[in-house]
Amino acid sequence: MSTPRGFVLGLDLSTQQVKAMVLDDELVVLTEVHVHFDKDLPKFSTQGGVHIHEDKLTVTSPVLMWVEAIDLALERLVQSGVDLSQVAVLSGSGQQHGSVYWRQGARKTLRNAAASSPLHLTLQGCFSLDEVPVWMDSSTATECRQLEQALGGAQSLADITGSRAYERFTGNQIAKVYRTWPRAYEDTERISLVSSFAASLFLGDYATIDYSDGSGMNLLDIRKKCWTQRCLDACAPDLAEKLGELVPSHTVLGPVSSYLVQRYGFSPNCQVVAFSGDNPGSLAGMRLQAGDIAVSLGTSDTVFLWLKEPRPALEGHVFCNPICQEAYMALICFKNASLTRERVRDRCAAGSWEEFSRALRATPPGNGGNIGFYFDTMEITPPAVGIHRFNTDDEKVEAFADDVEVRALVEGQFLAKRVHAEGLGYRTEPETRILATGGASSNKDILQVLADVFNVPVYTLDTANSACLGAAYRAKHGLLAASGLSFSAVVRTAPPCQLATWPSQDSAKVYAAMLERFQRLEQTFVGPCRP
Ligand code: XUL
Repeated sequence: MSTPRGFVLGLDLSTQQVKAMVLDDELVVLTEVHVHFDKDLPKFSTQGGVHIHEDKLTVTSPVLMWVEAIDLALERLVQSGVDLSQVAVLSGSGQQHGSVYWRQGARKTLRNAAASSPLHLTLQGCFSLDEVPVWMDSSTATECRQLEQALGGAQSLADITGSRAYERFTGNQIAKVYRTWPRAYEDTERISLVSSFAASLFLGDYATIDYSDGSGMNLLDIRKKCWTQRCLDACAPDLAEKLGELVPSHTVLGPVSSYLVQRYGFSPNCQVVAFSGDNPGSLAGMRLQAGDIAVSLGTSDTVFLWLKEPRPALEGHVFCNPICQEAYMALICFKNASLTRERVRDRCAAGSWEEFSRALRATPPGNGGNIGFYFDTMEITPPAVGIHRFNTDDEKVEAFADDVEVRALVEGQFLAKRVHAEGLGYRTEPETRILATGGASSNKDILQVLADVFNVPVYTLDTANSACLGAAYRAKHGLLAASGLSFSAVVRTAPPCQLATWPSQDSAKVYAAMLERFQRLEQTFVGPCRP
């Protein structure tokens, strides 16, 4: 089989920066550049890449800042000495849920963009909103309620679109734009996600939304892979037309624009593969496989699941899988994560991770029947707050001994991940691996508890760049998918993850019994879900 060869370009348009990486044909990183919105483009006066409005709920970014940042990233790639004419294919990841509103006539301007002038000048009059909503926006509670009502309730909406209504999800954002600025909405010929918007800049034409990022809109039927007319109608008029078609995430959209060829020396044969969301991008960057689960342990903890069958619930999100068309992925966020681990470390382990680890080693799996739930702030999964400790007779207690407290926290956090992952359809399979990432994944004793609670081996990998790498991997997959190659076959040359630990003997039995108790105890203090 002849394989198209050449460099691969991956881009990540995140909240705070644009990152671009060029990889060689074996998927080894050759060069990496960043453009930080606040630092490199101070004229837009963003903080963390966004503007937080007076109501504290509305959060936007200037769309022209993104255009300028992408140009700057490409300039920096050229300055780094990389020969962009060698790039055979490119793709990207974008922060999920944000939306861009192209004004009537913008397509023509985009198609005809001349290389003599930077794109942000050419596109100046092309957007019906200069400031666009991003994923941090939570100003659409009214629209969420309306959408859930129109679809017959939160679970019915989740059954179709993979998630109940969330403020940041794009359908609700579009509904707010229509309600607040009907003229601007009417004057819009195309609505892009951040991902398909960035792809449009590379393509020199409107890029289609891919199934995976499209799943973060509360509009797409994740099984049928098409827009749900009832959802579109509940959000705004003529929406199908403004959103355009949907495509599988590995779709080759076409060659790069003549703007890119002339301004940066790209080959006219360089292909653009559909861009997707940053979380789908990370799943690709981590090279998750069927049965795997990825656990990112950071400021917030995030769990990614590879699902064969979608089982949407009132918590978490189910998206179409970006690297396997028949599969799905789930995303679950836990807000009380490393800050809570640090608080308990400071109080019960003299502020030392070594002491924290010693406490874990000094206490047995199952913690002698003691179970704790630690929510310093209102948790997302489950919606609950406060510290809840139970002894072996399921009686509420006020305190644990220091070592018991440390284990109760770590076990509680991992039991919650397993319980809520199972709620979304996760089942341990013989080949299941946990891929652990984030700050706390460097602590072997924490990882041992993770392996024991799930009863599967834990691997680690460096994923600071997972969304960007994932974009590059997906790009190459897009180029080769037509010849029948699977994603995992395409990325086999990329650096592998490292085995960190195996589950210890007998822990499976201990935690199987504990899971059932954990779930029951959680129900005793969880408040009702959002109205
Ligand atoms: C996912 C979400 C965030 C953004 C961050 O639902 O809102 O993870 O994608 O860029």
